[in-house]
Amino acid sequence: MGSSIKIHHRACNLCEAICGLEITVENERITSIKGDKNDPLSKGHICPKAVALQDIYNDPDRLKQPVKKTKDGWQQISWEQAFDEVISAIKSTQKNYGNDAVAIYQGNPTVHNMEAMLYGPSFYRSLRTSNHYSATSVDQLPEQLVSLKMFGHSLMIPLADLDRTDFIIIIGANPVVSNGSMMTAPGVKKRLKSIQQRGGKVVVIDPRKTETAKMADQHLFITPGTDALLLLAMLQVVYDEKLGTLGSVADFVKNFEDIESLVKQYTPESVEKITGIEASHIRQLVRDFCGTPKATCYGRIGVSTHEFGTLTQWLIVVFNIITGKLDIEGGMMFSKPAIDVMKKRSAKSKGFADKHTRVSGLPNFSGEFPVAALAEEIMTEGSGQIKTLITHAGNPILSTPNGRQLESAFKSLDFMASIDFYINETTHLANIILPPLSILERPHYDLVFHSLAIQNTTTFSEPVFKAPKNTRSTADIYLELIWRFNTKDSYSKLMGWIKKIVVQKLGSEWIINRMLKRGFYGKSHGLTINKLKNNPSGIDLGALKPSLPKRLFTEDKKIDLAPEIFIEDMKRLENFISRTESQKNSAFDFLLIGRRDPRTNNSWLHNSHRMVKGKNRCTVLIHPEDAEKISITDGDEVVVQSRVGKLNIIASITDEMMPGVISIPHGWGHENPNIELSIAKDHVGVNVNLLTDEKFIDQCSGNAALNGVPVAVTAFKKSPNKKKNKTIDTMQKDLFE
Ligand SMILES: Nc1nc2c(c(=O)[nH]1)N[C@H]1C(S)=C(S)[C@@H](COP(=O)(O)OP(=O)(O)OC[C@H]3O[C@@H](n4cnc5c(=O)[nH]c(N)nc54)[C@H](O)[C@@H]3O)O[C@H]1N2
Ligand SMILES: Nc1nc2c(c(=O)[nH]1)N[C@H]1C(S)=C(S)[C@@H](COP(=O)(O)OP(=O)(O)OC[C@H]3O[C@@H](n4cnc5c(=O)[nH]c(N)nc54)[C@H](O)[C@@H]3O)O[C@H]1N2
Ligand code: SF4
Ligand SMILES: [Mo]
Repeated sequence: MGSSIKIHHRACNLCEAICGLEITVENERITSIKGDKNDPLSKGHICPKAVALQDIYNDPDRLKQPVKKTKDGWQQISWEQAFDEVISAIKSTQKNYGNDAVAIYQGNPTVHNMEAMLYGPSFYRSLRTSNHYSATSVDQLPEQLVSLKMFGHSLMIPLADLDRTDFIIIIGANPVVSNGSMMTAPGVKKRLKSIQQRGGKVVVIDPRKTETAKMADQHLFITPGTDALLLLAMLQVVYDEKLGTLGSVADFVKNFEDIESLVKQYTPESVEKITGIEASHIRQLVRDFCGTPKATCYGRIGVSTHEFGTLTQWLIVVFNIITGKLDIEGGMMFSKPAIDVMKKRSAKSKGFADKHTRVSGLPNFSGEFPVAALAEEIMTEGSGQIKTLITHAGNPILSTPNGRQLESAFKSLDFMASIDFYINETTHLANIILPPLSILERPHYDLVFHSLAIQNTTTFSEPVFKAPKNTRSTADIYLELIWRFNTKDSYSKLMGWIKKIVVQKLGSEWIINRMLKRGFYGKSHGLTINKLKNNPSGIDLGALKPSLPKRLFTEDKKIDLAPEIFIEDMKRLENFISRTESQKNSAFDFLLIGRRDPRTNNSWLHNSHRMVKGKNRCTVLIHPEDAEKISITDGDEVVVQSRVGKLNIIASITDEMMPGVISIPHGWGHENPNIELSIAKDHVGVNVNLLTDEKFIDQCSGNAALNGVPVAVTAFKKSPNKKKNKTIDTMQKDLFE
C-alpha cells in the first residue's frame, strides 16, 4: 500500500495574525505544521500555538454530535432532535415572554470563523431580540466607538503602519506575546526589531515591563487607568510647544481649537503624580515623536478594557491627527481589503445608544448591549427579562466580569443552548450543545482580519480534512436554525427549505467569489475564488495607501476631533482624579491588571497538552517591595479580593511589575467538575474574572474595565487571620457608585 502525503496551505485563524501555514498530512494524519514562507503577509512566521490546530482536531474531548443534558449526564442525541428542541425552546420563550426574552452571546472565535460571519447574522436578526451580547464589550468596543464618531464607521480602524514607521509608542499592548491586535502583523517582534535596525525607536507604556517593553528602546511604567491623563498631557505639550501640524488631513478635520482649550490645564507636571510618569519624560517623548516624520501611536486592550477606555482610545487618535500622522506612510493608515466589510448602510443603521439596557440603562453599540449587563438582565424580573440564551463560540464565565454571578444567572435560565465543540465552564450549563466541525474541516476566508492588516493581502483556505459522516458545519447549523425558526406554515416550510438547499449547494465559496469580484481588486487583479485557490499561500495587494477623505463615512466628509460624548465624559475623568486619592487609603490598595502568554488563546487551548505543559503560568506577579509589605516570598499563596470576589493564587515576585500593581492572566480556572476537558482539568489555574467587577466599566461605552481593578492582597494563612479579613469585608462597600 502506498502512503499518501499532501501539503496544505492554510491561514491560521487562532489569533489576529492570520499566519500562513504549511500543513503536511500523511495518510490522513498531520505530520507537521510549519510557517508558510510564501505567505506575503506572514512570510513564514509561526507561533507555538499553531500546533494546537492539530491537537484540537485530534482531541477526544471534542464533540462531534449534539448532546443533551439529562439527569444521568450528557446524552448524545440526533441532529434532528437537537434542532427541534432548540427551536421549540426559542419559540415558546418568545411566545410567552416576548422576543427580548431570548439572548445571544457570541464569543471571540466567531470573528475568526467565515461561516459564522456569513450565516450567523441572519439567524440572530430573525430572532428580533435586543438582547445581543458578545466579547466586543470585553475588548475593542472603545476603538470601534471612536471610529464611528470620528470616521463615521465602527469598522474604520486606523492601523499602525508598522513596516514603514520610524517611531512607535505602544500603550497597553504586548504584541510580542499577543501577536498584535487591531493590527494584523504576523511576526511583530521582527517588525519591531526592523524599526530599531533602521534607526527608529520603540517606546512602551505599560504597568508591567512586558516582553515587548524588554525589547523596546524605552519603557515607562504607568499607573493603570491613568492613560487618558497621560495623553491629555502629551497633547498639552503639542499645543504648548507648537509642535502640531495637521498635515494632509488639515482640510477635513474640525474642532481643532476645542482640543487646545480642553488640554490646556493638563500640563505634564499636573499628571506626573497620578500617572507615575515624570513630566520631563512626557515632554521628551512628545518632542521625539513630533520630530520623527514617520511616527505612530498605538494603544490596545490594556487601555480599552479600563475605566476610561473610550477617552484613551479617542485621545490616541487625536494625538496621531494633530501631530500630522494620520493617513501618511509610517503613521496611522487605513486598509483597503479585497473584501470590504464596511457598508454605507451598516454605518448608519448600527449606531450607538439608540437603545439602553433594561436594568442599568447601558447603551447599545452596533446592535448589541455590553456583556457586563448580561447577568442582571437575566436575574432581574419584569418584562424583557432574559429566559433563554444561545451562546456561540464563547466562554463568558471565564471571560467576562464577575463570572460567579454570571454562572448563577445562567443556572436560573429556562433554557440554554451552546454552539461549541467543547463542554467547558460555560457550555456545561447548556441544555443542548450543537457542535460544529473543527477548524481544519472547514474552508476559511478571513473577512475581518484582512481589514485590520498592515499590508493588503488576500487568502482563501480549503479544508484540510473532509467532514466525517453525520457532522454539521457552522454553515449547516445556522442554515438549519434559520429555516426551522422561520417556518410558520407548510408553504414557508417548503420555500425556506428550497432556499436552504440552494444556499448549501452554492456554498460559501460562491458568496466569497462574488464579494471578491465586486471588491476593490476584482477588476484590477482579476480576483476570483479560483485564482485564490490556485495561489493558496495568498496574493499580495500592496502596502497601505493614503485614502482620505474619500474613505470617510461621515456625512460632511470631515473628521470631528471633539465628538460631544467624549467631551462630556471628561467630567468622569475629573472625578476619578479625586477618587484615586481616597482609594489609596482603602483596603483595596492594589490595582489588578491582566496578561497573556505565548501558549494561551483566551480560555480555550488548555486542553492541548502542548499548550499547558511546563511550569504553572497562572500566578500573580507582584513587586518585591509589595511582597515584603504583605510578608510573602516567591511561591507563597496569597489571597486576592475585590468588591465581588476572592481567590487564592501563587505569587511570583518580580520587579517587572510597577509597585502597587499586580497581574493575573485570564482564561484559566478550570476547577469545575462538570467540564469535560480532561487535560485542562489538570491545569486548573484561577478565573481572574471572579475578581473583575460588572459595575466597574467604562461608563461612556459600557465596555468592561478588566484592568485597574482595585483589589486587596494578603498572605494566605492556613488558620485564617480573622482580623485582617474582617477589615476587608467591612470595606466591601461599592467603590464605584
Ligand atoms: N498568546 C495569546 N495571544 C493572544 C491572546 C491570548 O489569549 N494569548 N488573545 C488574543 C486577543 S482576543 C486579543 S484581544 C489580543 C490582545 O492583545 P494585546 O492588547 O497586546 O494584549 P495583552 O498582551 O493583554 O496586552 C495588554 C497590556 O496592557 C497592559 N495594561 C494593563 N492595564 C493597563 C493600563 O491601565 N495602561 C496601560 N498603558 N497598560 C495596561 C498589560 O500589562 C499588558 O501588557 O491578543 C490576542 N492574542
Ligand atoms: N480579565 C480579563 N478578561 C478577559 C480579557 C482580559 O484581557 N482580561 N480579554 C478579553 C478578550 S480580548 C476576549 S476576546 C475575550 C474572549 O472571550 P470569549 O470569546 O467568551 O471566550 P474564549 O475563551 O475565546 O472562548 C472561545 C470558545 O469558542 C469555542 N470555539 C472555538 N472555535 C470555535 C468555532 O469555530 N466554532 C464554535 N462554535 N466554537 C468555537 C471554544 O471551544 C470556546 O468555548 O476574553 C476577554 N476576557
Ligand atoms: S501568531 Fe496567531 S495566527 Fe500566527 S500561528 Fe500563532 S496563533 Fe496562528
Ligand atoms: Mo480579544
